[in-house]
Amino acid sequence: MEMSECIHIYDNSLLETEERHRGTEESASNPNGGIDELEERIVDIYDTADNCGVHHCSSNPEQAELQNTADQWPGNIRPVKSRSWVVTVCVLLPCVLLLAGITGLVVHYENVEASLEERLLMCHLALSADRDKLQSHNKTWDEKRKQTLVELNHFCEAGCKSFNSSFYYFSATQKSWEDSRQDCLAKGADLVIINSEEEQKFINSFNKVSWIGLSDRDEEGTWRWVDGTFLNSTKFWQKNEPSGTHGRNVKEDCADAFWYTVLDSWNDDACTTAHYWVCEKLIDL
Ligand SMILES: [Ca+2]
Ligand SMILES: [Ca+2]
Ligand SMILES: [Ca+2]
Repeated sequence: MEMSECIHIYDNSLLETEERHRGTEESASNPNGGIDELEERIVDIYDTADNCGVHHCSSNPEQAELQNTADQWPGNIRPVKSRSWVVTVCVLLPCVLLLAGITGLVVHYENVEASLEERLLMCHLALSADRDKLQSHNKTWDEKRKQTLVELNHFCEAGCKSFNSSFYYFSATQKSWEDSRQDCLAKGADLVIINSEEEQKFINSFNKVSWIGLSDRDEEGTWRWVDGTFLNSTKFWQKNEPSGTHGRNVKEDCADAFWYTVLDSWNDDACTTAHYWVCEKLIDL
């Protein structure tokens, strides 16, 4: 409530009291009661005036409280500028922090992108190198396959049989062990090396006394295959073989499948003796 409204209320109350006082004097029916009522109204009017004077009259309690609080600042100086500065900081600080966060994220993702590009380039280079190696390997393998086919075609000119990963030539004539081996070498192969019982059975199925690629020509009693490996088993020797000599005191340094009707068919014989032979062409692809 404004001060003018308070003054208006004061005036109205005073006029109303004076009218009542005049009415009371005219009636003179209760002089003491009229004076008391006048005094009571005057006190109320002054109380109202005091309230409106000391405190700001307002119909809004929050506004009045704010005004009273503001009146309590020393020298009635209100902190308008300080409050504006706080509001400014409160508004700008989150914006600054948000901008700093966005800038950090941008820098971070730029670094991540650069790292990914570098790794992608390294992967591309590695894949290119692997591709070159694979192409080179394929070229080498293709050339080796073609060469093997050429060699196999040459080996099988006079006929051959395949068994597992090898091809075999069974001779139609008889020669010494050395001449038999030279024939195998000329075919791009060598005398057969028996690596398993299955292969032993396969050689026996030729049903002829035939040279195999085993001898002790370099050192008596030390049997080696034509590829230089040592015989590390006594399997497949016939009983009492290898005998080393026969009746005419001739050395027996070359092995053949003599008793081919049984599994243990091996015998040592004089290398100059003419026998059939078996060549083996190993295919390694
Ligand atoms: Ca073999
Ligand atoms: Ca011998
Ligand atoms: Ca013998």
